[in-house]
Amino acid sequence: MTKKSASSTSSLDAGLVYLDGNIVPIEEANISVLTHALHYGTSVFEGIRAYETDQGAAVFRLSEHSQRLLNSAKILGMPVDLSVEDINKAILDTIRANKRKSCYIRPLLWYGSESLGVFPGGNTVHFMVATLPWGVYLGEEAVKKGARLMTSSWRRSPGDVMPTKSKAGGNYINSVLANSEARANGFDEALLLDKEGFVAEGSGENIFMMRNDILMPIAHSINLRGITRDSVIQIAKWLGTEVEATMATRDELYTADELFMVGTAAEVTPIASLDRRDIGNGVAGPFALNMRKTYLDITAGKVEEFKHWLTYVN
Ligand code: PPE
Repeated sequence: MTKKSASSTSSLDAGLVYLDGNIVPIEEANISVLTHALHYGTSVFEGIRAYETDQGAAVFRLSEHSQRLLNSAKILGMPVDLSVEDINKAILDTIRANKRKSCYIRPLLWYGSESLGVFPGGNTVHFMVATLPWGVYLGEEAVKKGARLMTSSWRRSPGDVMPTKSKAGGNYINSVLANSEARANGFDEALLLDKEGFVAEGSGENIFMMRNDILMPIAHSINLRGITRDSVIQIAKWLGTEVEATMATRDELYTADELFMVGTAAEVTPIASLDRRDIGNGVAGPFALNMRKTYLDITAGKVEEFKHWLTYVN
């Protein structure tokens, strides 16, 4: 028997969270152990960041994330009675309630606890938003020196096995397995291939390759439509870089001039090696480092051209 109840053991500094229309202390935001989503992974989520700017906290590409949350639910056939504006408001209210200067934002929609069995139809859909202090995803070291990746023995699910375009909780078992395998083997992150051996994405990031000064976003129809990926492509074009999306096999990645990965949590993280082969000189590459700096300047509201990507909290 454990002495503490499961709900009192969280060490995450969530403060106040939004739950079904109310903002309450995290300790009071408790749900049933018979929650459908806990048993079958029937939830959809987003990962969003708010950054500190000289006009207070600002959320990066808020409406795009809220829209993707609704799209994820639609793919599952989950009925959601919320608009993009409703979701935006809940997120902004939660940041304000916690007086966050910057944070990682985790909205979640999930099936509740009225009925068990795989058919989810009898369950109410719930909505929560948590804001968390969350620094550099893969650690400062990985950013400075470049992350060390391994090709996972777990393959990305085909689109007719799992709905890979939906950020559904259940999908992330694949990411958990791949990332855990990589860490157990001393690597920072996993690279996942599809069943045919084409590069898909990281456990929670999209991949970019630099070759002969051309930026090559790795393309695959089973990948999540990454908002950071789209941002990086737009920034690169603005910087005057030629961009050419491509599918790739793992051996093409080995001989790239540079590799890096992008995502809301990972931001822009250079890759130093893949499967113990140095990428380029085996250090964080200059394009990736410059892109990381530009991306962080943009998220901090320092670049006029991209200020429309920010929603100021106050
Ligand atoms: N692919 C996957 C599978 C993925 O989960 C993410 C985000 C991305 C690509 C990048 O998408 P975007 O954030 O829109 O650029 N991964 C989220 C979850 C990370 C986690 O550990 O949880 C994130 O970065 O918030």
